[in-house]
Amino acid sequence: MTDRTTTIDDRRARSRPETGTGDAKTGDAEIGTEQVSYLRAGHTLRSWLLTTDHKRIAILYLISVTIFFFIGGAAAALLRVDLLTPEGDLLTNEGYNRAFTLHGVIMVWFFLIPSIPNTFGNFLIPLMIGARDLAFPRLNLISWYIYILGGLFTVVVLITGGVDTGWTFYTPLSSMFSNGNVVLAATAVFIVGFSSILTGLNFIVTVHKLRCPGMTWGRLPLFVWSHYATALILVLATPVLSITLALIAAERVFGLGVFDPALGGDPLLYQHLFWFYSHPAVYIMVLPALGVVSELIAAAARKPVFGYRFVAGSSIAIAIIGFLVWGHHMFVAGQSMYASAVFSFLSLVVAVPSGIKVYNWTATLYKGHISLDPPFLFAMGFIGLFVVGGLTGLILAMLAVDVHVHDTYFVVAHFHYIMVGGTVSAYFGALHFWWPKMIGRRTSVVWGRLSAVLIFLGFNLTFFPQFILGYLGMPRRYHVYAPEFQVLHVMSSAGAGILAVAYLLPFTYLFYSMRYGAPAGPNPVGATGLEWTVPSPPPKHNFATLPVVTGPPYDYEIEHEEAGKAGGGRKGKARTTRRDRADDQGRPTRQAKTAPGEEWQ
Ligand code: HEM
Ligand SMILES: [Cu+2]
Repeated sequence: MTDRTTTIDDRRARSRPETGTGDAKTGDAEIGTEQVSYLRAGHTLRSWLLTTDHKRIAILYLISVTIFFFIGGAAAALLRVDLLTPEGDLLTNEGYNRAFTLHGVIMVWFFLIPSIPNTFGNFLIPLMIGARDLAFPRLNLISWYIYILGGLFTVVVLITGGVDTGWTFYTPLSSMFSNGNVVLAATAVFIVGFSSILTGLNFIVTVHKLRCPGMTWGRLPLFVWSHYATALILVLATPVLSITLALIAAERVFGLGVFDPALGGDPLLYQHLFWFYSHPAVYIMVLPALGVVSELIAAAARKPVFGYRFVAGSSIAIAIIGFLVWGHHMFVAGQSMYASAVFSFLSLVVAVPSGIKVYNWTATLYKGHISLDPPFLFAMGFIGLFVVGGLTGLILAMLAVDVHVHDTYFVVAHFHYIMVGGTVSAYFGALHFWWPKMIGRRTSVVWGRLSAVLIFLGFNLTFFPQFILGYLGMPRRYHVYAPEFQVLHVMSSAGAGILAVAYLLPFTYLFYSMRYGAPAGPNPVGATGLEWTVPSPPPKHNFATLPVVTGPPYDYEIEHEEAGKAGGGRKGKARTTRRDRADDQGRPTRQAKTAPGEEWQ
């Protein structure tokens, strides 16, 4: 709602008759007709709980994952308060174990894995590829109910005393010695796995079958590419986890000898099976975030993404190579030295496609018309934190170093930098970027900027000290520690306090905007992409007539040229790119490929 946003909008309005955003044309049928938005198509609870509209299901997920984010966050708050003193005064030993287990289980399976795909993926994939819904709308709704069922099991675990094995459920603790609710917790994760599998299946079929005319694979938004790669992992890896957890339950209940050496089993087998899923699963958590950031960066720089094919291909490369590195979690677990050496090497290889993305984003920003809107600030926060997380991953992947820091706070800091600094920042970036599309209202830019900065600062204060703690030898999952670690722990807890406030903040002003925000209009951010060609909030069936795509994705040059002609542009400094100049010399432009009549823009 700032002046600047209005300026962009005005500029777009002026440039509209000649250009539009350059991607597609929607049919004439909807021009002038006021279609009912998906939010207004039915007001009863029933119309929400039995909906098969991907956009409504996305909202159901948005509400549910937010609830679990706060339950998981409450557990984290307990841990951080307890860690303020070296004696761990707040919780008992057992209570501490249960708190970090629930924190991990809830955050990983009930927040991080579904967060971006099931909310933004669900909402945006059909809109971005020009489809009316996902391929299997009912299956989509069933996935949400399965998620809720799994969630209810987790809540029962919570109420009946919890589990103490850690989110990794390592045997023989989980299968023989734990006196927590292992079977119930494993069942919860088993159930929620089916939600992942069905959603992944739905995305794969949708991207293959429902792309509108002209939406070739080479024109798919990078958000869709990354979700496609994620869906492959969801479908291929999740069943392995489900079977493994079922085996733990079978061993606990029936005394089946799979992991227990006394019964002829092998505890290391468990770790292989678990990490065969869980390393790819870390990419389930981060790939959708990478897709979000590609969109935010292109929109912020108002340029096509540099090296589109490489950014798209790197998502697929990550999905494939991610399956070959699981042994880096087992360097000190008794795995053969030769296997460890190979896993160490392959882990270094998997960093290459992630690096490609970061370099290409940087190149995209180079000479871009950058705006400091909240989504861009979140994207920048993401890149910084993701790089720290990724580079410390390389440190951990080096066999000799990992022997020193394995199972210390260094590892805790590493994965929080990626999963919280990375994925959660991207989630909030997506929330700010697509909120006007989802709700139809704008939200405060000032508050958005403030929370982006606070999240970044709070995050670093919370987790950077943990790298130092880990390097100095503070073991992971301990709550009674040597007094010399206290200062760093107190810093971390203080950071967590800031982070908690920063995470709560957006929920207040976003909620406020639902009622008081200015109407967004179809394309308040001036971005390209089919989702910005429909009204905000979109009508129930997205497109009255299916769009036809005629140009490449991220066709922002038109924007530059128009801005240049209008003498305006971001901060009044529109630049002309080399390509635009070429256009002036009369060569065919991308604009020429754009069909006229985008009335929604
Ligand atoms: C890209 C997203 C990534 C995520 C979400 C992620 C997440 C995680 C998680 C959750 C753990 C701890 C597992 C546990 O014991 O509970 C972990 C550990 C580890 N990560 Fe990452 N990671 C990522 C990237 C990387 C990269 C790029 C590398 C190396 C190339 C890497 C190497 C490692 C290693 C070697 C460990 C095991 C450390 C140990 O336990 O001693 N990670 N990561
Ligand atoms: Cu891993």
